[in-house]
Amino acid sequence: MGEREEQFLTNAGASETAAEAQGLASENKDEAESVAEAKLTNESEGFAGGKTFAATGERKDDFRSGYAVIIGRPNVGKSTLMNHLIGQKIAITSRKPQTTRGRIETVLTTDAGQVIFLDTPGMLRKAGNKLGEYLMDVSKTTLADADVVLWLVEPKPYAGEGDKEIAELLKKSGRPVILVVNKADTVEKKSVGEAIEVFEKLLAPSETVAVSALRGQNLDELLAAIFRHLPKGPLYYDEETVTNEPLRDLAAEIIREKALRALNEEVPHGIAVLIDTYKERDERLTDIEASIVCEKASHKGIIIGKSGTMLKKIGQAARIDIEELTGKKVFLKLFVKVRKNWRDNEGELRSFGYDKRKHGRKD
Ligand SMILES: Nc1nc2c(ncn2[C@@H]2O[C@H](COP(=O)(O)OP(=O)(O)OP(=O)(O)O)[C@@H](O)[C@H]2O)c(=O)[nH]1
Ligand SMILES: [Mg+2]
Repeated sequence: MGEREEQFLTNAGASETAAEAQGLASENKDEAESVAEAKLTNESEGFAGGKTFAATGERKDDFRSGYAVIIGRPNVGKSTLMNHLIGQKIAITSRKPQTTRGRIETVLTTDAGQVIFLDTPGMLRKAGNKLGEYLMDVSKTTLADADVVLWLVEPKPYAGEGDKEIAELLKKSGRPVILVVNKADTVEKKSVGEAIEVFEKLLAPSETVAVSALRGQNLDELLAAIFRHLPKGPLYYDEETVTNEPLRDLAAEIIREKALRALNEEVPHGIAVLIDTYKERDERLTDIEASIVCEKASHKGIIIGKSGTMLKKIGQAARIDIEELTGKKVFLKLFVKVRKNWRDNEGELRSFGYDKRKHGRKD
C-alpha cells in the first residue's frame, strides 16, 4: 500500500497562498476576468484568508466546536464559501452545476472554537441518473450530522420549487438554520433585502446573513453566527488541520476542476478522474498518473483536442495547482478512457469512489 499511503493536509504543510494564487479564480473562458477577481478578493476589505480567522493559541473559556453543513441548490457558491471561510482552496468550484460530488470536510480553528465544515453536492429536484441519486443521498445524509446548517441561496426575488423542497427538508431536520444570501456583490442592496424576505417566508431561520463568498465580504459576521449555534466542545482535530481528505483525492479533484472549466456542453458532466499512480519520488518530486474517464468516444476526442492541445491545457493547469497544494514539483501524466454510461452503472460508480462512504461524526 506504500504509494497509497494517505497524506493529510495541514496549514503547516501547504502553501498559504494556494487559494489566492489559483483557486479563487473562475473559469478558463475569461481568464483575464478570473485573475482580476482573484486579486480583488485578496485585496478587498475583510478578505477571509486563513490568517484572518486563525487561532492565536489564546483559547476562550467557552470554546465551541461542531459541524456546520453547507446546503443549497447547485452553483449557489457553497464550495466557494467554504474555501474562503477556511482561507484555502480545498473544494473545487466552477460555473457548471453539480461540481461537488461528495461530502468535503474541512476544519477551521480560531480562539472561539473549531468549526468542521461539510460541503455538499448541490440539491437537484430530479436525479436524472444513478450518480445524481448518489449526490442527493450524500447531501441528505450529511444534513443529519449538522449542529448548524448554512442554507445558501442566491439573491433572487423569488423561490423555485427546488428551494421550497430544501426548506421542507431543513424544517424536517429540526437543525438550526442560518440563511446565507450569497453573491451579494452581484446585486443592489435592495435586492438582497427582497431575497431575504422571500426565503424567510419559506422557513424561519435562526439568523440571516448576506455575504459575498467570492469577495470574502461579511464572512466574519457569518462565522460569529455559526459559533453562536455550536455547543461547547473539545478540539476534534488539532488546530493545524485544514482537511483530512487524502492528497491523492484532492489531486484528482483538481484535475476534474480543470477539465470542467476547460470543456463545454455535455462533456464535463460525464467526467470522472481516477488516480492510477501517486508516487513520491523524493522530498521534492511527486509522480502522478491519472485517467480522465468520459462517457463517449466522441467526448474522448474533445478531451484530447487537436494534437492533444486540450489535454495538455488541462494537465498544465492541474499541475500548477497540485504543486501549489503539495509544495512539491509534480510530474503529471494524463490518460483518457471511455466507460459508456458509467453514471448509471452502480459498479462503475463505486469503483470511481462515488460510494456511500461512512464518514460519520467524531463525537
Ligand atoms: N459574483 C459572485 N460569484 C460567486 C460567489 N460565490 C460563488 N460564485 C461563483 O459561482 C460559481 C459556483 O460556485 P461553486 O462554489 O462551485 O458553487 P457550488 O454551490 O459549490 O456548486 P455545486 O458544487 O455545483 O453545487 C463559481 O463560478 C463561483 O466563482 C459570490 O459571492 N459572488
Ligand atoms: Mg460545490
